[in-house]
Amino acid sequence: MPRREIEGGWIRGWPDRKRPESLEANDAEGRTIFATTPMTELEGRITPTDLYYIVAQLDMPEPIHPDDWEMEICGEVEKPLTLTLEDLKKLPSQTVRAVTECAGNDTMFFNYLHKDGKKPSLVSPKEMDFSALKPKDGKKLSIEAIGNSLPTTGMSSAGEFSGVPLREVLKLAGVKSNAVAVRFQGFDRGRPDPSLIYLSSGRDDIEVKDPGVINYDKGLPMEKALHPDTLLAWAMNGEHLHHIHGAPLRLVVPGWSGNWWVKWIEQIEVMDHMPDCYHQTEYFVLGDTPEDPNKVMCTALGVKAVILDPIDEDSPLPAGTHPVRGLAWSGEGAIVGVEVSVDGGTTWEDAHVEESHDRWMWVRWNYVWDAVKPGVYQIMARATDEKGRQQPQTPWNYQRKHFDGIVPTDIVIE
Ligand SMILES: Nc1nc2c(c(=O)[nH]1)N[C@H]1C(S)=C(S)[C@@H](COP(=O)(O)O)O[C@H]1N2
Ligand SMILES: [Mo]
Repeated sequence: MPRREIEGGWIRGWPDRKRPESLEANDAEGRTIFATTPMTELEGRITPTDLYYIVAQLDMPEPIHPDDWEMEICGEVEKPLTLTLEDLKKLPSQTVRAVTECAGNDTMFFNYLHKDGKKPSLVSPKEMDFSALKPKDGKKLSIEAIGNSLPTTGMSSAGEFSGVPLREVLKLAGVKSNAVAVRFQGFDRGRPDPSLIYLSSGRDDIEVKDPGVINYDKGLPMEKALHPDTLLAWAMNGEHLHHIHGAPLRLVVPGWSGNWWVKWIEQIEVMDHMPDCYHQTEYFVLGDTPEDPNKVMCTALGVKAVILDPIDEDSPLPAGTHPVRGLAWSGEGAIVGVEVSVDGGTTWEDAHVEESHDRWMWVRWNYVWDAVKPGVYQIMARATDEKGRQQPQTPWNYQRKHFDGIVPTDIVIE
């Protein structure tokens, strides 16, 4: 169990545990453009900001000084507005703790559960190899090669976000009665790389629309836009947002996958129809096949429990009692129960679930596993939310988004 040892890091001059590190990808100037969260090495509920996962779909934008930043509210409103950060700070503020999870987190577990892929590790590799994304000599993209070289886990984190409820800003502008969606536009720009869709679908024979150079944008349906916990946030985990997480202002859409949490907002447009945003109608969609006429946009996450202790890599364990611990969250509100099976899903028992007052936050749970008999075990956990939804909710879909399946942890007891 090497990961439980104090490995001799130093914190402010004192010998301490080694601090967990995130796996990062950097640009030519050494600036981080992607990172994963070392989920299995963390305790508590808040992901430290420097260990939060980072995803950007387009080119990272240059930072804007908060004093030079303005946001436009336009479209189907009585009174179009231009607001500064100071204006926003005069409105009734709100703080929400919530899980951010990328729609593509844990994607390769879909293949594993369908028995056509190897089991992904919850521990990110130490290094990333992007060469699998650009196969040479006319070779086809190999999903297996990608799964072996790029992290497909660790793209969920949780934090505390402070800002103003979006509905306060909409109230100020006066939303017209024909409004159906609110479109958020980031000031990051770029040309979407079709290989991301080839990657998520495991196919490169799909026709992918080329929108050219675009700003990142999403059109949030009115009902979610008016939810009191949907925030325009300027702070995260006790300090102003970092540039990488969308400073000066980002959207927080509790329960909905990360792609809705638009960073670097420069414009809010109230619309009388659903907009045709690339990352809404082409990319973050659920469907059986690319040709599926009934594709729907990704919205609320399913319901999900993950076992973070022990993990496969801890096997074998000595006979005795062992804590089984993890996190559980849902896209539609509070977790009401987590069950654990230590016999591969034949029998289930209730785990202890911590009491929580934050419905959008993951909960911690634990269970005492009385592992007296040597043997091979499959430990499983499944969560239920306040809507009565039990894991798993999201079926196989061609881009393998929103994975919330039950993944067994394989442990040998000696
Ligand atoms: N403007 C903008 N916002 C964005 C994105 C982006 O590319 N541009 N990526 C989205 C995706 S796919 C995810 S998963 C989250 C990641 O947020 P984080 O990097 O702060 O963890 O931001 C979302 N917001
Ligand atoms: Mo994402």
